[in-house]
Amino acid sequence: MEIKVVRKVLDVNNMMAAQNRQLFAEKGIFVLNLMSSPGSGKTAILEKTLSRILPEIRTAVIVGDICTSNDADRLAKSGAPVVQVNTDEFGGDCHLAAHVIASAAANLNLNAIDLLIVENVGNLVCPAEFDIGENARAVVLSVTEGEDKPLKYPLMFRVCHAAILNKTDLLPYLDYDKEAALRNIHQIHADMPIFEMSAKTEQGFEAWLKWLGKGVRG
Ligand SMILES: Nc1nc2c(ncn2[C@@H]2O[C@H](COP(=O)(O)OP(=O)(O)O)[C@@H](O)[C@H]2O)c(=O)[nH]1
Ligand SMILES: [Mg+2]
Repeated sequence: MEIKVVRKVLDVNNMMAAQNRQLFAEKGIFVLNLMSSPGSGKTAILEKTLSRILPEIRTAVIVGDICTSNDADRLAKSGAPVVQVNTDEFGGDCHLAAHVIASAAANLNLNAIDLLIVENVGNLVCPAEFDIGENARAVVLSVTEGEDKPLKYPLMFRVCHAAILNKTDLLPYLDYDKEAALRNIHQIHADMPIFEMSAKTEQGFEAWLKWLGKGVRG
């Protein structure tokens, strides 16, 4: 019974996601779904990414959190249009669902953007299950989270097209086995590109921006 209900929720979501995908395609917008556990650096990465790609790549951001507009306030400083979604209003969901993205996107001028980045709710589990109509998914894992997380949360690493290993500036201060982390990601998803970078120092950003730019150009 419970499984049927869950399946129905996901079926409805998939239908809405297909509608989103069609709308974004018609508008020529590349949509990236950025996911991670709380605090791994999604907003910090986006702050630095926006400062580098604007105004050449016309970018908008939809940010999901359960509460607060902290991230939208941080990202709006870039000058990009930012829509904050608080899932509190949708029952405190731990992920962004496709219909939520549709409502948020209605607040954006879709004719004036090439790239829409969705910073999903901080969570390594639920967001992996909800298609939002994106073209690509990326997961951020930071070096303070432990090497084993790809093995513990495999679905997220399976469904993503790229991984970012963030906070590499902290490596000298940690007993972190970076090679094991990279190996664990590739054990779940062989060949997935992994960008080792630091949102603090911007080290390693070039490869990430190149991947993103390639997606936007199609
Ligand atoms: N040292 C270091 N700190 C970082 C880096 N990226 C993010 N942080 C810090 O990690 C904390 C959480 O970052 P935030 O962007 O809010 O993560 P989010 O919850 O995934 O959006 C903040 O205090 C950031 O300043 C990084 O590359 N290096
Ligand atoms: Mg954030």
